[in-house]
Amino acid sequence: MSQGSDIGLIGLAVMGQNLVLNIESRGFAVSVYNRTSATTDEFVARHPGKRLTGCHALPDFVASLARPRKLMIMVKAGAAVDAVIEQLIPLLEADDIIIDGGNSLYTDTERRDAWLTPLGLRFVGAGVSGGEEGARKGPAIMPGGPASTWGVMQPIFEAIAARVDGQPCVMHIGPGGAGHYVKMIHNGIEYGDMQLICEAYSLLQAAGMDTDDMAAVFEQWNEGELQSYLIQITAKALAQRDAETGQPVVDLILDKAGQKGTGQWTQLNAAENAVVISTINAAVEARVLSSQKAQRVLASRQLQGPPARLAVDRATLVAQVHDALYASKIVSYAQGLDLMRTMSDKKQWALDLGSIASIWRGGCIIRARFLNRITEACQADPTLGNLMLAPFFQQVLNRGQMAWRQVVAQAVGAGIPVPAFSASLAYYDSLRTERLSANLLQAQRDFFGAHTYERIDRPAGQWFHTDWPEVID
Ligand code: NBP
Repeated sequence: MSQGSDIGLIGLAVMGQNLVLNIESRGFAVSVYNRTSATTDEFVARHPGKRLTGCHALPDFVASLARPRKLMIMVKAGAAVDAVIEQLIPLLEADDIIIDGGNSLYTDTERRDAWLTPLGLRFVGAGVSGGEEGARKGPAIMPGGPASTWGVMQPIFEAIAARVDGQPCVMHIGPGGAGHYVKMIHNGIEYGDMQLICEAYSLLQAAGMDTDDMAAVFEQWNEGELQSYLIQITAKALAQRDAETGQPVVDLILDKAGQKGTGQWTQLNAAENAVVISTINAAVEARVLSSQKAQRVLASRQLQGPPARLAVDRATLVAQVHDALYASKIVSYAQGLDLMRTMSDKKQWALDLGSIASIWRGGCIIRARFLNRITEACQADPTLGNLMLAPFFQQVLNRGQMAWRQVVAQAVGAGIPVPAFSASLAYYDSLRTERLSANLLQAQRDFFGAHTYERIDRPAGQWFHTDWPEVID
């Protein structure tokens, strides 16, 4: 008698269908269910000869699975996940595992974990990155949840994940919502990377380079330290011509950026935990401002600035922008790691940051050569406070910082917005400034609110107040 399918998947939209095909191609039998049954029937019919069991009802779907049952939910994040879980609960038995592979907010994952654990069920919030293609050919997978689920899920996850240097891009991230949390940070970092690339593009464009020139620059950068999926697709996007007009496609695309919210989730989490992620913040805000097109069009006619042109030697600019992009990227990752470390301590997740960087090397959107360097830095010094202080990154930053300044200065001089480059540089300069201007800030706080201050000539922890002069308005 058949033991049943190795795993079941609920939600046959883009991600679900591609994940099922990936799982099945690795030798696993998969049961599938979709709320709209016609989708299930069409999907199964389109893939004859594969070990797929299409189900129209959840009881049949659950009955078709081998024990302990493994059920992966790939439906729209939010209320749909709760709706599916509610329907599953009466059908499941102790130790069955529900895996939410969607882009759920990690606090929702923690709530669901607290809901399901007392019922004897095991819940895994698994971040899956790589979009449609990743789901089909090998995503990066970031599963959280109880450690007992890892042994059960490992064979399937490792078989379907992307591989780099023979290593699967998946690991048990940590308990509770840790998996979805790390996926959220991945997406925040992705926002930063994308914005930095767009700022580089705007500077090259201001120097008079056309899309073909720029495609060549990004292709060349993709051969070096900046090698990454996002640089690679940028080169290809810039080179793409519109079939109808023959013009570069990017020149025809409206400059209003969309977003689905994971960048804002990262911002909120950083704010709640008092961690600076200024590069990611700049990236999210740049998308928001871009979406206010009508207001920008109005302002472009009323607020003055210099012509947004850079009359500079192009080869020099390309080299400087390269260094500015690399340095800013290091800052962005340093900030993302700082946030993960803070949350790991707070939640006692014991996140292994070096290994997380390592599983991001393949399958996901931020995959890049330089992640190896982060892994090496974290392994060399597990107590490393800030990634920028690791010897390798120190050397890159020290080498590139003058070019970075020149890029930001030229952009400011020409009125070209570079919010992520400049926010990253300000973070770099703030971090390396031994005495900031916060002494004056403390004086102001003590002046209007008697908030007291510490003195440089007294031991730390002693608090002082000055009787400031009265202000007469
Ligand atoms: P969508 O996010 O578009 O969701 C569509 C699926 O959800 C369909 O199967 C739909 O069933 C099902 N669904 C909905 Br909507 N409400 C439901 C409910 N109340 N009960 C049961 N099923 C319900 O699919 P997707 O783009 O494949 O993404 C799936 C997840 O993966 C999301 O969390 C997404 O954020 C995440 N993700 C997506 C990508 C990507 O590139 N698309 C990348 C990484 C992660 P129906 O057919 O009956 O309407």
